[in-house]
Amino acid sequence: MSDTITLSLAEVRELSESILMDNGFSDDHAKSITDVIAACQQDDCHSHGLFRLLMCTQSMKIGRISGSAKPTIVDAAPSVVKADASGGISLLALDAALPLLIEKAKKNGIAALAINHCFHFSALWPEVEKLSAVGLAGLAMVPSHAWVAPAGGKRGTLGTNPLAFSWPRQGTNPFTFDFATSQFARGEIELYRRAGKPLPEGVAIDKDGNPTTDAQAAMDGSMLTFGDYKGSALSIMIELLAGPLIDDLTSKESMEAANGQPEAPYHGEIIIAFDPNLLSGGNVPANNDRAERLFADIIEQGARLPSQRRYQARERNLVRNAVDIPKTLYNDLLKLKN
Ligand code: NDP
Ligand code: PYC
Repeated sequence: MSDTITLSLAEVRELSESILMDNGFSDDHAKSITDVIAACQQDDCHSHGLFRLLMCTQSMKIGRISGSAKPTIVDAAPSVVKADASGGISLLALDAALPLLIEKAKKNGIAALAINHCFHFSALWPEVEKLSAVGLAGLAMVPSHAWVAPAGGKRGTLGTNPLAFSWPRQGTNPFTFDFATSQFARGEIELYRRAGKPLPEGVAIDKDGNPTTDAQAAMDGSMLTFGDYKGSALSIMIELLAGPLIDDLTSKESMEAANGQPEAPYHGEIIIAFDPNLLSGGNVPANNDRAERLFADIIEQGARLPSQRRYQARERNLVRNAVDIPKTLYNDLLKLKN
């Protein structure tokens, strides 16, 4: 018997929106959260698809998150937009602030959006792809909770701190990458734990600082950064740019604010948009050709571009108008409905 269940793409949306609204999210929050959850599920990004509804509803039960927060958007400077999520999930604030970020980037060549006071649970690629969809290059980063030991350290100080980038391409999907600066995203470790599978070596240490492949011991101990001191330095940069730079919390401060409760991290986010037209002096077509030569040289060697797996999954799932999720997850999700 199969241990997965098949849902149509419409059923994914319906399930997500109804669970969010049953658990205290207003319809506008439920819609903006569902946009991202459904996009992740459609692209087989399981760690940040429907699975993340468990984190959203759990956080709501703890009581600090606002399900009806109205974001406020401030035109702070010619190239700076500030969005205050007012204690809600980040995504509605992002949706509200994006048009002004795009306008400023196209006018000034570069613009930054700082989202403050948000609970954050989501993948970043849908955010940077909103910029590449309108011809801009985009970079986004966030801290999370202090689950990750710095290179050479033994206790959680850094977040899983994802970094995402998207570059627009003519007539094809953008060049996008989006990864945690830890070896594994926390969500991925949670999926290993739920499936009772051992982690690969080198992903985490237990609470005594010894290497472990046990997902629960990893969650009780510390995760490791990717690429040793290089990933560690990138992760510290993300702490700074999406924390003190924008007057918001680091991963350690976010964890302290949660006070031991299993809620989504609470902090800020920075998104930077670059306009190829202004930055290249209007020489976009020739420079796009040069970027395409770079991609072709990579692909011709048999290497793959990041997001290729995701785009292939999207194509497959759109054709069948369906996705597969574990039955155990589906049953846990049904328990969240009124
Ligand atoms: P993955 O390791 O699954 O993938 C990282 C990136 O590398 C993807 O763009 C992926 O493309 C690409 N990639 C993977 N394998 C190859 C390869 N062989 N050659 C070229 N490119 C490759 O991501 P993570 O597990 O680190 O992160 C998963 C998600 O978790 C991200 O979306 C991230 O935003 C989210 N996250 C969110 C956090 C938060 O606080 N909100 C915290 C941490 C993570 P492809 O998808 O096509 O495989
Ligand atoms: O998977 O590391 C993660 C994560 C943290 C917050 C949301 N996702």
